[in-house]
Amino acid sequence: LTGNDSTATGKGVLGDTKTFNTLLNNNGSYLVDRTRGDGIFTYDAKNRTRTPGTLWLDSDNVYNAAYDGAAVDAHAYAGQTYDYFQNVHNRNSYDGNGAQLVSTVHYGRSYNNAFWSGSQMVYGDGDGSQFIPLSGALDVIAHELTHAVTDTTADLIYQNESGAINESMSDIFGTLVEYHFNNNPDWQVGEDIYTPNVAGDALRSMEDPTLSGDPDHYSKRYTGTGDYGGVHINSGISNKAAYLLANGGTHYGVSVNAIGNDKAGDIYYRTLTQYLTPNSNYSHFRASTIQAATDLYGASSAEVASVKAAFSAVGVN
Ligand code: ASN
Ligand code: ZN
Ligand code: CA
Ligand code: CA
Repeated sequence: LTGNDSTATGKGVLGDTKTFNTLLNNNGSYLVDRTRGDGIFTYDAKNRTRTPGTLWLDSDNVYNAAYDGAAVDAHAYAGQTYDYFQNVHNRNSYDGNGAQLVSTVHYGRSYNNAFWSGSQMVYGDGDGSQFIPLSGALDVIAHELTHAVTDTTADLIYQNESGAINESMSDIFGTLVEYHFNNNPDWQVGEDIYTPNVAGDALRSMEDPTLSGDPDHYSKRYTGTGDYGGVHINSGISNKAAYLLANGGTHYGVSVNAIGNDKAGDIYYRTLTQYLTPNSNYSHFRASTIQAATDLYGASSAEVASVKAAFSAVGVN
């Protein structure tokens, strides 16, 4: 693909106008961003289920059509997530080596999900009642891309406790990216694309996982076989701990002093990339996070004390 690097404007899923990087040649404008790593490429599945589909091509470099919104957000938010990992954690793309970021939008018909396929991100349009196009949420895009970071680092097995930690890491960095760019941030996940006719809800709450029926304490963990052994359920245990670590609070009588998002992010990033392993369980997660905080702040630091309290508050010892 040859052409000239350019910038374009367009409207996202929620109708917000934004600027993003494109590549122009005689054919028109491609959703190709060559300014980050080995590039960011956004494709159209055209409501079928083949990936990656067709590289997105626009006639005039103005992406204001309703059909463009899912692609605009997938492209722009992949760039923001790239920037978070590069600028905050000095990580060049998910593999640390500039790997191309490929996204496909308009996957299937009324498809109510988004996923990391093992090599790219994929976003459905939703059915319009449970979901609108899922790339419209920065926390969702950062969640999916964090799965790629996890797969190239700790490689947490996607079932049972290691799978719940894998899921929670995606929710944690999804939320930290949303805060980093001040994109209507909160400690909920997917609120921007979930149930457009219901205000104030979300796919998951990290502040109170029980709002979506998920446990907020290890003693309440799910031990069945559904959802790969509850990976999106038991993530609530660690999500609540992360919320407490960043924001502070008292939970089941255990008080945690806030350390803020930035320190929490540095601790979890070091935990994920240096200490967790494919079979890590919640107990190992606690020990690993304490070790990461000790490396960064010292064994007798307030930060290590807060990590210990956060895990204790959710019953992980
Ligand atoms: N959206 C889901 C996730 O990222 C898809 C899945 O269950 N793998 O966890
Ligand atoms: Zn996930
Ligand atoms: Ca959110
Ligand atoms: Ca809603």
